[in-house]
Amino acid sequence: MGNQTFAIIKPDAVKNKDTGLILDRVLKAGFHIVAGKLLHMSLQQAEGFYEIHKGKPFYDELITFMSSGQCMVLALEKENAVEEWRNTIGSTNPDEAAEGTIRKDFATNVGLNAVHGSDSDENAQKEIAFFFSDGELRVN
Ligand code: 3AN
Repeated sequence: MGNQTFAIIKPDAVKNKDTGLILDRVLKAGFHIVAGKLLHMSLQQAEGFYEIHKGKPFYDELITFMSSGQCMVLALEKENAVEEWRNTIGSTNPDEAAEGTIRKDFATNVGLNAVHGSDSDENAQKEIAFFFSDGELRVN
């Protein structure tokens, strides 16, 4: 059980000016923000990040959306971080997300779903390394 996960506040949430409210949820849920930055992904970066979904029916829509505007990428720390963050954000489809979860409160639909969360410790480390250099991850 790892203590780090990777999160994105996606372009829909940034455009809707929900970045501050979502960061508040992150902190109130007990996560330490190890590193974070606002960026605008290129189409190539979005393709690289979501390579695992290549070939799925929603892939083109996904990479177009993720490169459509600014997002905030975050490396988060908490005990059992991957599972804890996925519980905090709720189901992929906001219609199925539990009350009080970030997707329930901020997502538009299954594609424009406000936030990302890693699905395993292995992917969390890969995703953190995709966006952050070692220097950016030094805690002290
Ligand atoms: P999660 O982000 O909950 O781990 P994944 O990994 O299955 O969900 O999907 C990655 C992203 O692809 C989702 N966050 C969502 O933006 C998009 N996505 C997933 N399923 C669909 C779908 N059926 N239609 C449109 N977009 C989807």
